[in-house]
Amino acid sequence: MTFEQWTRAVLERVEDALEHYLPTESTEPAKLHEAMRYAVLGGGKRVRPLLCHAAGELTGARPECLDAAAAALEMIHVYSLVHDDMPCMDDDALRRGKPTVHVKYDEATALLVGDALQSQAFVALTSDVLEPLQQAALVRELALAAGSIGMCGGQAIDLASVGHKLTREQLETMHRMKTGILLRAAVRMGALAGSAPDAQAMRSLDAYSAAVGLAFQVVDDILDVTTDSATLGKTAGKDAKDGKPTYVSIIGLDASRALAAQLRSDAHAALAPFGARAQRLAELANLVVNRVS
Ligand code: GRG
Repeated sequence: MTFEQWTRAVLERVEDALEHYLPTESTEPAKLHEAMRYAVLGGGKRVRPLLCHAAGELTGARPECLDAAAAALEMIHVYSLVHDDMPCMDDDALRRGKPTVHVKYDEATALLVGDALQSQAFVALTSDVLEPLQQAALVRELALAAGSIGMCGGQAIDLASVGHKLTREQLETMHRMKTGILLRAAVRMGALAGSAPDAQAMRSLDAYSAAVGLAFQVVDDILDVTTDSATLGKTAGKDAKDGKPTYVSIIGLDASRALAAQLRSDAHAALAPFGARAQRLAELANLVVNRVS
């Protein structure tokens, strides 16, 4: 199977899984469920679900187990986007090429959509396709990644850094927490959904994730200044406008491009112990660095 065929097949599974794990539009309260589905379905690159499936293939995880984990990861990710776009945070009107949830509905609905997606993620993770011990392990991974020492903590640092000069190290810490830890959780959860990897394998996967997570952010910063809003599906040039420190503002565009390429090589090197079994993860590192939106 080519990478494109594999990606298409996984994306179809992910869409079906999200459809399955989200309440239907007619479930009361219908407006909340319609808004949750508006936020989640039919958009986004689904990077976290792809990483989860690729890591799970490495450890022989059953696809239906990966579907549950991938749906949970995407729901947490979408909750963070919905809240991040609200006026009290980033205040953005465009996401995935559509009006943001608080613009399309209202602020209270956007708040509830995020809250309810976070809960629904853990409903998906505790579905009985996963063994009880696996459920517990995956719940812990996702809860830690989403919480105050992960994504929420990174967001807090981000909000506090507006208008301040950050060193490259501080910028890296912020991104590692805000986006990197959830990407790492995607890889770890995929791997844990199969036959438990040993500590050495887990360290290799974490090294891969650290490189991919940082590359993801560096590329995000590059695209913010080189790509238009229509292609990105979100407001371009916003970081500079909001006075946010980025890789491009700290080290410049050319050095940022070189860094992204170096991180892709680091990601590939971390996968060496797995040989050909890690082909999909290696291809996903390429996808993250070469993406145009
Ligand atoms: C509100 C708790 C809370 C956290 C928000 C992830 C995040 C933290 C905010 C998103 C803001 C942002 C633009 C972050 C930079 C990188 C990033 C996560 C971009 C969006 O993720 P993609 O590119 O989006 O995977 P799609 O739409 O493709 O899923």
